[in-house]
Amino acid sequence: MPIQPNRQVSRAFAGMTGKMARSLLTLGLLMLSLPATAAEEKLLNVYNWSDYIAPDTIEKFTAETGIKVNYDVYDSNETLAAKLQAGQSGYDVVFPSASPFLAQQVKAGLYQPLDRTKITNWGSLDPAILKALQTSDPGNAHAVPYMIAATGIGFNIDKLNKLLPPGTPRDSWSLLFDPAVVSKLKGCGVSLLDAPVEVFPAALAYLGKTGASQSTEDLAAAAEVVSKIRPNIRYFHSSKYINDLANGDICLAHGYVGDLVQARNRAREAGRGVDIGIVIPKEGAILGVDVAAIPVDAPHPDNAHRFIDFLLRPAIIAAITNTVGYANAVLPARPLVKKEILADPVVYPPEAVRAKEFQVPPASPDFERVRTRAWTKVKTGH
Ligand code: N2P
Repeated sequence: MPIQPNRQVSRAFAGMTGKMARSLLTLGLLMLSLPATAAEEKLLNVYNWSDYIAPDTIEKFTAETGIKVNYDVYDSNETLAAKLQAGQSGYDVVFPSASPFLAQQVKAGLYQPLDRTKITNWGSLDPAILKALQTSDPGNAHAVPYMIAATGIGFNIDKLNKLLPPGTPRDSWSLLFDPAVVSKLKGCGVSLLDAPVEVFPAALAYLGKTGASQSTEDLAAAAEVVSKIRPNIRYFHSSKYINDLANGDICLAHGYVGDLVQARNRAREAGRGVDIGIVIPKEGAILGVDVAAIPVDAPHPDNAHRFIDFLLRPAIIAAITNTVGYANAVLPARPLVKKEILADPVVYPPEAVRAKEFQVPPASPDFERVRTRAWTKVKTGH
């Protein structure tokens, strides 16, 4: 039977008045005269945390897609937040922490919804993690989980053995926040993360209070704890401690556990006898879930989707986990993660530890103002 494609079309036109048909024709001609959506230039601007990718991830992506990547790094959520709030950052993919940062940024309309048809590996993501992320990103509309770790403490095992009285617990925030303990480590070097959203909740956990608390009295109590140990702190910084701990230049660091794992690895590779211990304190610690998201004004959103989908491939994300010591949320990547990393209780903590981990919720503007003031005061000492 011959196919007569035009018959239905002419039937559809048959019921129209001449005027309707003419407008339809004009519309068609107009659409034809518009340029087809130009393919994106082969460029992608990525803004990620430092020490947060495998050495060959970008190279592999460019080899496969021909998309050249400009790769910049930061070491604090506040730095990323400031860039996004200013707008026109030029970045296509960024990696905020889910809570409180992603939550605030989604509310402020700083991200574009993801086109799931372009994220073919979405189905591999751990449903439990996606569900938890919904508190920050309702419906998982804007973000894909990337790397996950607690914030804890790293230390130089030998130096602590030498300097602390026998029996001093290693699995507690008291290492950092008990003046009687941390003062003994002042000489060998102690660092704190340069992040109020990390330091005050840790101090609250030390006090046995709710780390996620947003009460100003609790904040004052936390600030007092930090002020008391302030004279023992060599510096506040959120990435320098990796090498310093590995080289023996400091002996105690408040840090992101994956970064501490990297410090431990670097110390081993250097072979100078520095041995790093890592703990997620027993009183409870922040669980950081960092995500990949596309800013609303990203110049290359298609390339951004391709990059995010690429990151979710089991072999790619497993190589990242194997390099940086952070857990990922891609279930089929598990068998590709090194055995010793999967079995490392600070990277994939047992249920009892996980049960005590918490996230810091978004704060009211008032609370944020008070927290910023308290932070400046503890850092500068006045
Ligand atoms: C990467 C640090 C990211 C930790 N080096 C924030 N959760």
